[in-house]
Amino acid sequence: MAYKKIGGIYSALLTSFDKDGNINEKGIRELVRYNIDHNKVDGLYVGGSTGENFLLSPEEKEQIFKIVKDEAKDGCQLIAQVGSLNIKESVKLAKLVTDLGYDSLSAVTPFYYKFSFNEIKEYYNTILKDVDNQMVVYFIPFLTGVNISVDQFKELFANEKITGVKFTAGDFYLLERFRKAFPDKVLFAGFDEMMLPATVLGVDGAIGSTFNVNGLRAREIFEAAQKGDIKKALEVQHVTNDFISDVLANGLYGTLKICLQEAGVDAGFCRQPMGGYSDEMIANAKKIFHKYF
Ligand code: MN9
Repeated sequence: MAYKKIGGIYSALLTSFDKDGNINEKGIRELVRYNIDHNKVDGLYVGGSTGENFLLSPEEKEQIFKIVKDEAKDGCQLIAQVGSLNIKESVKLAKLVTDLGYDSLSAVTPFYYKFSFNEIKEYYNTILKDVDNQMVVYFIPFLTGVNISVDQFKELFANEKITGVKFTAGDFYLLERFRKAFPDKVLFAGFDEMMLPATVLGVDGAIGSTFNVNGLRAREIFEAAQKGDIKKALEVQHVTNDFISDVLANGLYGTLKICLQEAGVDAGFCRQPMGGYSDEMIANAKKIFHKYF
């Protein structure tokens, strides 16, 4: 089974909601366009943490996957995160996005309950059983509490449809061990603020929330580091991390959305339990945007 080669700079796509937390289709289309036309991303990671995916109903997830594909067409690679504690939903979404033409699936490791590794492995096998598509494991231990060792990744890769990992962790020893053990697997860096060291260790791409706003600098870091121009890459990473630390201090997804509104994109609001925007938060976000862009 040969699947499309994926990699490069991916925005973890935000979801635009209206003030009442309803999906804003026009806003989602504008987010897709801005990422393709302005940020020049290689791909979009749809339905991840950044998309507030775990706050959505299955029908809403389906709606977003359709809107994004309809807007992006073949303008960039598309990965759909279909992981959920409701495995029936994951199986159904995996089929849907494969039929829509998504280049890859991804699924977060099942969280909340303390699942055994065997249960986690069977979760991936079940999602993939009746679908002809590749899978990027979404590894994000700081939110899920799930760690996976190199030996366990090897067991997951016994399923040939599992072709890669989105590695959202700061454990560079594990990242290096992973790279050495699986040179042919697709490895995406998941922490934007640690993109330079991850690139030096040989990732094939990066998937980030902040790239929705800062995608051009992300590419500069990635390309400079790949060429071995570490001085240049570090310069850009420094500016990028000043931006990211300002964004994190003001509320991650909301600040990114307000920044995008300043750029003319209808990025809307977050959905509860994510908070609304205070006047102070809006003022800070606007300041952040004009400081860095
Ligand atoms: O997809 C993102 N993770 C989360 C990866 O949002 C949980 C990252 O892009 C971070 O948002 C970013 C800021 O810490 O690195």
